[in-house]
Amino acid sequence: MTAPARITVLSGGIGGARFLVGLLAHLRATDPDGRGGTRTEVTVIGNTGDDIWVHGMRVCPDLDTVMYTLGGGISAERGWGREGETFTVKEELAAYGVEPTWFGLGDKDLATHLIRTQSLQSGYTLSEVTAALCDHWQPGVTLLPMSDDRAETHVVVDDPDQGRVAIHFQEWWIRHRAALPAHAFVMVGIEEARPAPGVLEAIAEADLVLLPPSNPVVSVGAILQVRGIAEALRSTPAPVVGVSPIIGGAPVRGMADACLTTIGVQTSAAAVGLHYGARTAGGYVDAWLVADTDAEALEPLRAAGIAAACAPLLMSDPETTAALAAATLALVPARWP
Ligand code: FO1
Repeated sequence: MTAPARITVLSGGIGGARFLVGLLAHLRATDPDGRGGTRTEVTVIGNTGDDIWVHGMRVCPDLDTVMYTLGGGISAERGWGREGETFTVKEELAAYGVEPTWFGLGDKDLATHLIRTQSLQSGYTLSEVTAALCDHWQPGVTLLPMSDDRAETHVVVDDPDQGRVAIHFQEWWIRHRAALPAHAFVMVGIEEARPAPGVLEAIAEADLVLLPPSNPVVSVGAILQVRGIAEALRSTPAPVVGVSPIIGGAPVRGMADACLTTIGVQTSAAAVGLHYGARTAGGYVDAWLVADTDAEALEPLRAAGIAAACAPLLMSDPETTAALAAATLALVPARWP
């Protein structure tokens, strides 16, 4: 089976970026372009619900994580920010007592935030800025923000002093490690937010759409809240295949379990697949890949009209991640000549 010509991936967080490493490695091995790349065109629709104004700069964590991870600049240890990073400016700001001291502002990362902020303030769109930054990083994919408009995930929590308040997702995620019970997630600005240029087309014209093991609530879930994107996913002629972010009842990394609890979804491979739902029943996926240890998920998924299979899901290195990508593509009914 030759590879699909165009793959679109809805990605957020570190899991999504790591999956993309394996996908590109697999495509370069099985569908090479003779120049070290692949003939398959991969478009990534990146979550921007995590974006935040910090110290006067616009930070786009999920876009930067894809850009750095695929561009070779990511901190392998953290999964976010830059390799070989220092935090001198962060320490100096803290010495001044300037908040947020909890945000990990890296000195190398600062260059990206400064360029993005100046460009936005000059009137460029987030899409234009992202394309310019990617021109430097050469991630090997087309990276599109889900929207050029502000649509930020905020978390409704009970503050001991202030009562029920909404805090930015980053504060909940970083400062509170998602340990503060979240009553709800609200996306500030989502009503006005429109899909960025090319986003709906990337879904409608894909040969395959992939949902990587990103957080189904605040990453993929956020992307699906942007006007028109959920409908585009439900109606694209391309098959939609997802990979469970939950293995053995726990998230592989991050705190997706806290997010799933908030929306009343059980933390299991089956529950997340069923949460997305079968496209034949008005949902978002045609197929769902679960870990070898979650074989009990296969029956309920299939009963719901979702093709399901087991595969090793741990992305411990590019080779195992490429094998995961191969298993994901193998779930797709052979549709290409
Ligand atoms: N994650 C942390 O756990 N601690 C941090 O201090 C932190 C800083 C940070 C700075 C820039 C950036 O692009 C990402 C950063 N992240 C940090 C990760 C980020 O909070 C999450 O990866 C995503 O927002 C969730 O997918």
